[in-house]
Amino acid sequence: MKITPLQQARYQYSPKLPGMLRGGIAEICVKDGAPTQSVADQEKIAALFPNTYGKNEITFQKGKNTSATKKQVVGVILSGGQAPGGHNVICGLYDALKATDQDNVLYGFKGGPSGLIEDDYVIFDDEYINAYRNTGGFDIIGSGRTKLETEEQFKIVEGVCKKHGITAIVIIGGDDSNTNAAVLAEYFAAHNSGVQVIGCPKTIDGDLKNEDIECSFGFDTATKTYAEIVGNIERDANSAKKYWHFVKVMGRSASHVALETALQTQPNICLIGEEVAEKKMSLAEITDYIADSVANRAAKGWNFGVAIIPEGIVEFVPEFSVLIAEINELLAGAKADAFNALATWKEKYAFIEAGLTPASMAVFAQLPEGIQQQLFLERDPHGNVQVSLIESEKLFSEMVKKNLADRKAKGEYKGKFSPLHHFLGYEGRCAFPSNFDADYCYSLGYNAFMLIQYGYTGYLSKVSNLSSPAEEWVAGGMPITKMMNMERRHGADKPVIRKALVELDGKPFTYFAERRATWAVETCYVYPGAIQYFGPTEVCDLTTRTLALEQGK
Ligand code: FBP
Repeated sequence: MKITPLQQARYQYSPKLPGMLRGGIAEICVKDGAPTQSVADQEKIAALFPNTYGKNEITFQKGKNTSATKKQVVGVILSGGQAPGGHNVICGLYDALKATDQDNVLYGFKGGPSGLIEDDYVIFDDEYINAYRNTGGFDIIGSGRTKLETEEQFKIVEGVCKKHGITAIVIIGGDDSNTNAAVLAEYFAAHNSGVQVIGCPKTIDGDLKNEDIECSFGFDTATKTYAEIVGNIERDANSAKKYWHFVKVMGRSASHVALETALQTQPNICLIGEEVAEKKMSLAEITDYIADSVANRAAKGWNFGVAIIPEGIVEFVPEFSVLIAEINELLAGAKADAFNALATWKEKYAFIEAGLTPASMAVFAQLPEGIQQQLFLERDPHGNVQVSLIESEKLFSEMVKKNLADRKAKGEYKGKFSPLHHFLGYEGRCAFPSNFDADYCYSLGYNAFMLIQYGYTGYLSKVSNLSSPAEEWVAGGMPITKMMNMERRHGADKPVIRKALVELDGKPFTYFAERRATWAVETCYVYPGAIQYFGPTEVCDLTTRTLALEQGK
């Protein structure tokens, strides 16, 4: 692999630890906090986690290290979608483990949770680790989306741990993976396996956060990368003055990425899925809202603009969700064969018209033909519509185009509308981590080892006070069960970490909502530029606007 000058320079970067973790392993001790309770459904969660429920929150502080001397053999996995900084979690974990005892061993299981089941691993050494310091990506060991959740899998993992003498597993993942980490920790505790489990909060989507976890890692770098690109697009739009750009950004279940990108760039439009659901907005209402901005700007002579669309938007539109459910039903089982046997789209359309309720048919009829066909052609192995593949940026731009044509016919609009489309997702997931993510991730990993060393299990590595300088960050651990509630998943009640959606009464959304009417008509673009790794701290150590607003900064 060719090493670029930037990568070479990033190898030399020393990630900043919270003050309490600085100064050497010998000087880190535990401050016990209060016992915890789950955020809801306490009795049910306590009953499901008899061995790991209700434990104390802890923080680390400076003082004599009192942890037991024991050889540690730790296994680590990366789980789910890539997020910048994952390599540094492993580097921090490795450094703390080796600083404690050179004989300690770190296994990296390859390809996500499946690596643990298939016993596919590498053993890290300095040379291996040094090639990945402060770099983006998950290619150090790869990742995967296999879920580690059944008793049968747990038994296999127990066997793998026994074989290698593994004393602890670190799971770096999102809300689902950390939910499973808690279940695995309980399984090991119940079976006296002597294996601890620690989680680390990862996802660019930003939806693993709560009163304990201020943000998941990767969100900072990914949103800065998207904001750089959106800012560049805005500047191009404002220079050429001839295109409307529809930019879809990742984030399937929550709109934090879209909101943060908008806070950094002040586009004309940014849809927030949670608001669409709360207000039960229809496709027509959303279209009208965007078309108003296009028309109002056109009246000022500005036939250009930028609209940000969150990836998961259509799933938040109530009438669209009903339509999807009806289509899934319409094509269930053998009915799909009858549909597929029809030769022309016209015949298929008639089949659809006969099968949908009038209300859903009215929604379907509004959609551009390309999207209509996509709903029927691209389905998952269970025959269900693949909502994530719907090109919502094109859906809305085409609906806006039709809406504007109607306005033009009535003499209400005289502008030109030339839309362009972009999808920003994979571009941000493996970027070189910002200084914030490099520091945060390294701290999460380092801290995860301290939790292992002090014997904790079923805990999430927690680093907080993140909008302050790293010196003032607070490191510790929180029982994962504290973040859990019962939710209905696949027809059964399950204990899960609650997914964090955009709060409509939260400060980031409120800030946006108070300004967006102006942004929709005026040109208030902000151009954040590329992430800076070297230079003044006010340029290089910026946190996200979301974090700053949430913490009153
Ligand atoms: P995680 O929740 O696993 O962190 O992944 C989030 C995400 O980046 C979403 O924003 C996106 O919808 C999805 O992954 C894409 O997944 P894939 O890499 O499987 O295409």
